[in-house]
Amino acid sequence: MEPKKWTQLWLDYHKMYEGQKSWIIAVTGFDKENKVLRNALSEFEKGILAMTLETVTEEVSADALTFTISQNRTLPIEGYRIDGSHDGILLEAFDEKGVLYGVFAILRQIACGKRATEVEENAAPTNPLRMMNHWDNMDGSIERGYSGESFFYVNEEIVIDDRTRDYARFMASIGINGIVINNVNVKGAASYLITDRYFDKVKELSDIFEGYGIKLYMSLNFASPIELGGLDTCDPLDKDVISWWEDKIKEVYDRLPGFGGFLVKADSEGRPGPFTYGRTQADGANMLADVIKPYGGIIIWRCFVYNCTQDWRDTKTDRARAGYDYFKDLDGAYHDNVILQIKNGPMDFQIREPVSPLLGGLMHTNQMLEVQVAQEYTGHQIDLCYLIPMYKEVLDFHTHCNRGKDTVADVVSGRTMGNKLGGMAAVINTGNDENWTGNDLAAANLYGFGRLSFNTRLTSEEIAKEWIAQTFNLPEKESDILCSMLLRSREIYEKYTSPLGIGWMVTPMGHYGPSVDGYEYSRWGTYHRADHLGIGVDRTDKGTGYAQQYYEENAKMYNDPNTCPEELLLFFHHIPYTWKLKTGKTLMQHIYDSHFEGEEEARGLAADWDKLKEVIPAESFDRVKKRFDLQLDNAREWRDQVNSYFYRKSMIPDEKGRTIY
Ligand code: GCV
Repeated sequence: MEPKKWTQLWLDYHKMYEGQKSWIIAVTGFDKENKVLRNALSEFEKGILAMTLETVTEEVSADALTFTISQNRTLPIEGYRIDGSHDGILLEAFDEKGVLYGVFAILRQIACGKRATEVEENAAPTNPLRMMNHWDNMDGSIERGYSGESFFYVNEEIVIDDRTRDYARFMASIGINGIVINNVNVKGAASYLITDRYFDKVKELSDIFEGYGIKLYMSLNFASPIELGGLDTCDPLDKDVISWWEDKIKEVYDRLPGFGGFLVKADSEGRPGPFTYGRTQADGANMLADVIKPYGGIIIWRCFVYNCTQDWRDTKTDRARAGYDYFKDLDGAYHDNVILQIKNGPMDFQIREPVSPLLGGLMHTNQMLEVQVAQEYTGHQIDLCYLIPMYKEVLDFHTHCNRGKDTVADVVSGRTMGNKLGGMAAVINTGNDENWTGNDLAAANLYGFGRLSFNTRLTSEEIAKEWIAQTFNLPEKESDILCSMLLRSREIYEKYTSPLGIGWMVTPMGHYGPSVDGYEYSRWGTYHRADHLGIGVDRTDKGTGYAQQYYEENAKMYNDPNTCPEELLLFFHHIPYTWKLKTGKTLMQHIYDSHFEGEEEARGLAADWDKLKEVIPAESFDRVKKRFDLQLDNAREWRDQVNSYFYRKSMIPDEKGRTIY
C-alpha cells in the first residue's frame, strides 16, 4: 500500500531570504552526542537551509557565521536565551531541552520575518508540564477524533514510522514535554499496553519522544488487577491489589525506564474506580502514586467525575457541581506526586462555560488545566473555531484564591502555592489525515495550545500571526485577513449555536449539529430547562447552589443576574424571555439576533477565505473551502432550528420580522 503523505504543518519552512554565508556550529558544556542535542542541530540545519539557503559546514572559514550553543546553569530549567549578531547566533540554555526549544525559537523568528543575525529572546516555560492527551484507541479509531484514524495504532498494533518522528518534532517545536498515547477510556487491547505484548514497541516510541524532550505517559485502566491480574477486586486499599501494582509498575519501569506515569479516568462514564469499593478518589490516586514514586513517576488523576445517571428533576441536582463536590473536601489529602487534572469548565468543553471552581478552589493540591483542542462541541474541525481566546480567558480568570497570584495561570503553573507539579494538558485534534487536523485551519489550535502552555502571556493574536507566518508565509494583507478570521471565529460559532452560556442543544451522541432538547442524558427532561416563559438553569443559592462553589467575590457576581457576565447568563440563571439585556434588547430578541448574525458572519468567514485563493496552496485552499460549505449548512440549521424552537415556545415574534421556520 502506498504510504500516505502528510504535510509539515508549521514546520513547512518557506524560503525567507537568500543568505550568503555558511554556518559553523560550536558547542560548549553539552555532550554533542546527546540525542536531544543532535536532533536540535539537525533541525537547525534543515530549517536554516530551507529558509535562507545557508548551509552548515565543518570547514572553518573567516566569513562563516557561528552558531554557538553553550550551557548556562543560571537559566531556568528548559529555558534558553538566543542572541543574534553579525557573527552569528549565541544560544545559551540550562539543558538540552532548552537547546531544542531555543533552536525552534530561532527558526520561528526567521519564519516570522527576522534575519538569523537578528533573533533575540530570553524564555523559559511558564508551566512545568505541557501535555497532549490522545484519545486514540488501539483499533485505530479516535474518540472524538475528526482528522481520520490514529497514526499510533492500526489493528491493535503500534505503528512507528517517519510520521511518528515528524509528530514528535512538531510537538517539541511548540514546547510539549509529555504525551499520553492512549484514550482515557482504556478499553480492549489498550489494557495490554503495560504488558509484554507491547513493551518493545512502546519503548521504541518512548525513545523517539525522548529524543525530542518528551516523556511518554499512558492512560491506565483502574481495573487492571482484575482484567490483567485475575484478582477479584481492584479495591485500592486491598493488599493483594497493592502488591499486584507494585509488581506491575516495577515491570513497567524495567522495560520503559523513561516512562512518565499514568493518567487515570476513574468512576466516570462507566469507568471503574475507587467508589465501587466505598473508597475515595484520593485513596485510588495515592495508592498508585505511592507505588510509582520510587521510579520518579507521577499519577495524573482526572476530576471529570460525575454521575451521568442522576435525576435532575430535583432542582438541587446539578452535574456542574460534581467535580467540586467530589474533590474539594479532599484538598490536601493527595500525595505530592499526584496531579489533579481539571477540565476548564465544570461541564464538558462547551463553547462557553465558567471556569471550573476547582481551579484555585483547591489550595493544597497539585493541579493541571485540561482543555480540548479536538473540537468535540466546537464544530468537529469542520467549522472554524479558533480556541486560543477561550484558553486565554480561562488562564486569565481571577479565582480570588490568593491576592496577587490568583489567576488560573498562576494556579496551574505552581506560582500560587509553590507547587513543583502542574501545567496544562490538551485533548489533541490530530489523526492520520494528510494535513493532521482535518481542517487545515484547526492546526492553529494545536499550535496555539503548545505555545500558550509554554508561555501563557502570549496573546491570541500573536499566536495566530506566528502560526500563519510559519504555515503559509502570507503577504501582510492576506495574513491580516486570516488572522481576523481566526480571531472572530469562536464568537461566531457561539452566536449561531448556543449563546449566553446555555450550552449543549447539540445532537446527543455525535455532538455536531443542532438538537435543541438533545442532551444524551435527557431522559430526566431538557438540559436547558426552557418553558414557555424562560430558559436557563438556576445555579444560584436558590437553585442548585453551584455559584456558591466559587470564592465570595465570584460567587456574588454569578449569583445575581444583574452582575453575572451576560455571556454566562443562562448558565447561572433561569431568565424570562422578556428580560432586558444590557443592550436594551429582550432575551428573546437577543436569541433571534444572535443566530441570524452568527449565520451571516459565518458567511463572512467563508467569503474572506475566498479572498485568499491566490496565496494559499491549492490543496489546502480546497480542503478548507469544502469545510466552509459544510459550516454554512450547519450555521443555517442551527439558526433555523433554535429560532423556531424558541419562537414556538415563547410565541414572541421577531421584532425585525425575519422568516423563522
Ligand atoms: C473520553 C466527554 C466526551 C467523551 C470523553 C469524556 C472524557 O464526555 O464526550 O467522549 O471520553 O468527555 O473527557 O472523559
